Amino acid sequence: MKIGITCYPTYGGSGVVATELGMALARRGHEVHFVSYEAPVRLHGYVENVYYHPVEVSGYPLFKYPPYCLALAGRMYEVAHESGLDMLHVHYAVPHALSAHLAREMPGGGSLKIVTTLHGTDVVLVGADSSYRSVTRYGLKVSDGVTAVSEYLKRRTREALQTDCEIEVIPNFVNTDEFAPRKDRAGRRRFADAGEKIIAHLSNFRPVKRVVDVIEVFARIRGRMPAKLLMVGDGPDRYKAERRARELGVYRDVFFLGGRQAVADLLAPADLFILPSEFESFGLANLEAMSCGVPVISTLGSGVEEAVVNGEQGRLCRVGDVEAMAAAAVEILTDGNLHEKMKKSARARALENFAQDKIVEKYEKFYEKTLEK
Ligand code: GMT
Repeated sequence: MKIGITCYPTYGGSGVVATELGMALARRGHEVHFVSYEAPVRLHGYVENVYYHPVEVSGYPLFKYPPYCLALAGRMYEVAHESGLDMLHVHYAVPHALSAHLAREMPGGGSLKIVTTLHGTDVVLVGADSSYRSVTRYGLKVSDGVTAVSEYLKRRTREALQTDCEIEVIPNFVNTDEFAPRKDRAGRRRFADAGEKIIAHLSNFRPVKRVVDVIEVFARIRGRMPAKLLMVGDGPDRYKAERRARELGVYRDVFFLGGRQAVADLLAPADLFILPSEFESFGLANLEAMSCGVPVISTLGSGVEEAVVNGEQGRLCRVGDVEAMAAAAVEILTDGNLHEKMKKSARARALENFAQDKIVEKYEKFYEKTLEK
C-alpha cells in the first residue's frame, strides 16, 4: 500500500506512535509518505520506503492566523497525486482529519481513503471545546475508518462528541527491541551513585501530566532513601516543577533533562517510573517504561488501566493522592522480591500485549478493511 501519514511532529505520544507505525509499515514493504510541518522527531536513521514532505505555511499581513489547515490540505493533495497514495492516515483529529477531507474533495481526489486515529487530547480536551466540537465530529464522520488507542478513549469520544460513529480500538505499541532492559550499569552511573535509586518521568509537561505531583512523590521517596529523579521532556509546567523541587529541598537530586530523542537510554536505567496524570487515553510513556522492565506508579480512572494492571506491573492510585503514590513507591523500592516480580511482569506484559509487530498487523488489517469499503 501507499500510505500518507500526518501527525504533530513533536515529542507528544501521538507523533511518536504515528512515526513508529510509519517506519514499521515501511519495513514491512509499504510505501510511507509523512506530510507535516517538520520532520517527526522520532524519524531517525534511513528507512527505505519512507519519504517526508514538509508543509510550508506562508504568512501574509492580512492573516492574523496563517491557515495551516489549508496549507496541509494542499500538500496532502499534491502528495496523494504525485505518489499515487491509497490512503491518508491522520493522527490527532484536529485539524488533520478535516485537511485530509478537503484534499480528497478536490477534483481527482475521489478514491483516496481517510483513516483517523484518535489519541486523547484531540477529543477529550480540544474536540470538546465548543469552537472545535462540531468540526471534530464532522472530521470523524467523513473518515472512512476511525480508530482509538483505548476503550476508555472510545467511550469518552462518544460522550464528548455525542457521536455513534464506528470506532475500532487499536492499542498503542512499543518497539520492544529498543525499549528493553539493560544489563550494563553505565546508564545508571551517569546519574546515581551505587546504592541510590533512580526514578524517571517522561512527558510534555502539560497541566494534564501533573508534573508537580512527580516532585511531591519524589520528595517523599527521597525522605526515606537516597534517590535521583530524571525529568525527561519539556513543556509549560517545567518551571512550576523546578520551583517546587527547590521549595522541597530536592532540586539537587533532580535532573531536568529536557526533550530527548534517546528516551530508552533514560528509561532503562530507572528503578521506577512515575506518570501521575489527570487522565491518559493510554499512557504510552508507561508502556515504554514497562518494556524496559521498569515498574510504574500511575493513576486510576482512565486508559492507563488498559496498559497497566494495578498491583502487577506497578501501582495505580487516585489522581492527586501523592501520599498513596509515595507509599506505593517506597514499598516497591524496598521490597526486593516485589520489585523483581513487577519488573518481570512489566516486560512480559509489553511483549505479550503491546509488541510493535502484533499491533502494526492490526493496523494493516484495518487498512485492508477500509480500502474494501
Ligand atoms: O499526552 C499528551 O499530552 C500528548 C498526546 C498526543 O496526542 O501527542 O498524547 C496522547 O496520545 C498518546 C499516544 O496515543 C497517549 O499515549 C496519551 O495517553 C495521550 N495523552 C492523553 O490522553 C493526555
